[in-house]
Formats: sequence, C-alpha cells, structure tokens
Amino acid sequence: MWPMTSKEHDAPHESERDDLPSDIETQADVDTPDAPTPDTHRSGYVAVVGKPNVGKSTLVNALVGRKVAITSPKPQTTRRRILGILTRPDAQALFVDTPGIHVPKQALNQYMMREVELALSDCDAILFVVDVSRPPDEDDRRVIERIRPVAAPKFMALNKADLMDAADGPDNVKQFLDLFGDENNAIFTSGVKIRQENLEELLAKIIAALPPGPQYFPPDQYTDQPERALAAELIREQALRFLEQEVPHAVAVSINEYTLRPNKTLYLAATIYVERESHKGILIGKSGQMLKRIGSESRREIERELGHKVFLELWVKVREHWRRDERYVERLVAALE
Ligand SMILES: Nc1nc2c(ncn2[C@@H]2O[C@H](COP(=O)(O)OP(=O)(O)O)[C@@H](O)[C@H]2O)c(=O)[nH]1
Ligand SMILES: [Mg+2]
Repeated sequence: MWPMTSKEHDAPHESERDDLPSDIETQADVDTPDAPTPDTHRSGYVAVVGKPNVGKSTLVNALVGRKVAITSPKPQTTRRRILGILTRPDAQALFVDTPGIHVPKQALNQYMMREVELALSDCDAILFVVDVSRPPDEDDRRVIERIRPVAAPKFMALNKADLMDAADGPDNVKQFLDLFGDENNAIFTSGVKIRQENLEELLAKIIAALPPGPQYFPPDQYTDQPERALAAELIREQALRFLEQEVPHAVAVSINEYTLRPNKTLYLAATIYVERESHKGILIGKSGQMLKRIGSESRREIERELGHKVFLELWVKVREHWRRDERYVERLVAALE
C-alpha cells in the first residue's frame, strides 16, 4: 500500500471531486522501485508463421495465456494478423499470429497472404511452427524458403509433440531440423497438452533475442483487437465448430450492435454471412436448432472472455461469392477494427 493513499483518495465524496486530478498526478509520479530500467527491458514483434493447421493460433494462446485467436481443425481459420501481447517485468513480446502461408487463389486468400507479408516485413523475431507428428511437406518447405532471407532471429516450434509416435517421430524431427538448420533454436511444444517448461524455454530464448525497447502496450492489454472484433471471432469459432466441411470457409461474421448497458449487460447483434442459400439452411438447422446452439455456445464464450453478461441476437444472410470480392473482404475486416 502507498503510505499516502487515504480512504478519500480511493473513494472520493462528491464534494471532494475537485481535489482528484492533483492527487492522481502525485501518485503517478511515485517511482516503482522494481520497474526495469529502459536499457534492460526488451520488446518486439514475433511473427508466428507456418502452413495452415499446424497449431499457430493455439500456441500463441498458450504463450500469452489468454484466448487471443480462435482455433479450429479447418484450414483458413485465421484470416488476418492478430496480436497476442505477453507482458513480463523485463519484457514485452508481441506475437503476431498470421494466417497459414499458402498459395493464394481468391481475394480472401490474397488478403491473408498480404497479412503474412506485412507481419514478416516488420518483425524482430520469427517463430516458425510445424506439426512434428507428420514429416515435412512442400508447404513446410515453401514457408522455410519464404522466411530464409529475413534477417530476424528464427525459432522453430516442433508442435503437436503430444501426437508424435515412437516409430516416425525421430525421423520427422530429423527432417525438420535439417530443413530449419539450427538445432539450438528448435523446441518441442504442444498447444493442447502444455508442457510448461518447454513453453518457458521457448519464451526465454525468444525474449533474449528481442532488442532493448519500451513497454509498448499497457501490462493488462493482451491483444490489439477491440472487444467487438473478439466477439465476432468467437462467434465464427462456434460456427466453424458446428458446421459441415464445405461451409466454414464461407462464413464471415459482422457485428451490427454492440452496446454495454448500465446494467453491465452487453447487447450484441451479429450477422453470419454465408455464400449460398443451402449453407444458410444448414446454419439455421431444423427449426432453428443449429443456430440456437451456435448462439448459446458463442454467448458463453463471449461472457467468459470479455467478462460481461451477454444478450446475443444472431442473424444469417446470404452474400454470394463474398470471398472473391476483394472490396467486400476489405470492408468486412475494416468494420471490425
Ligand atoms: N494434439 C494437438 N492438437 C493441436 C495442437 N495445437 C493445435 N492443435 C489442434 O490443431 C488444430 C489447428 O490448430 P490452430 O491453432 O487453429 O492452427 P493454425 O491454423 O496453425 O492457427 C486445432 O483443432 C487445434 O486444437 C497440439 O499441440 N497438439
Ligand atoms: Mg490460426
């Protein structure tokens, strides 16, 4: 406790309001004895790259200790750069979760690859994530070739180590190490069965590689996404969970209303966009059952992540071929920022 903090400062009476600003200033001026000096504090951007589905988003969530990015077994779950912020007394690591590196075909895919390029163009370190339960393939090689010319220090997460079997495991590891070429900076990880020591070791290596720098974000901020964007993503995650194979790529979510009422309830109305009338039918389900399930699971997740009580209204609309429409993709993303 600060010796100078009196009850009045914590809970000023109406009549004492005028005194408040100068009191706050006085408190903020007090030095914290343990605050790191600027030249020992490290910070920087860590681009997290890899082919789709290797567990990049799951790993970023595990490293940051919060759900900053939604995950699913479906490829293309992550569509744009997402920042996961880890703050420690001596460092701030800014993990940039990216869409998987792949060959772009449609407007949405091109948009996703631009997001990867942007992340690589301004990073202080690279975390290359692979699925070590399978041997490297063409897609892994393409990622390696893309990051090879980037000067930033590189680390490899041999992820999904929990799925590695005794027969093929060692050979997969050897092949990935040959490809990556730097055994000292490769670490086994798992985003689901967390071996905390490995995550700690990986973090320590990454932090040691970051340049000296300030704390860019306040210590309690764990992502750059506004709450409404997080809410839209959590709804999309549930839609991906419940829908059949062919539909999920074509799902987009936009928020129509986002109001935190004085009673602390968040009123949220969102539209789920699909590309075809038949997809709309699947999404709504028999007598609305599917949409109800997606709605109640989303509501629970949003309540847990954002800490508000939530009233959620979901709509479904068809917008044909939205993924091919570059302007629409850009607008949809911009609307969430
Ligand atoms: N068994 C296992 N599954 C994982 C691991 N990491 C991610 N997954 C699963 O793999 C799928 C893809 O993960 P995601 O993080 O969305 O991959 P991304 O496309 O690289 O971001 C999801 O179903 C995850 O639950 C892991 O270390 N072990
Ligand atoms: Mg992802």
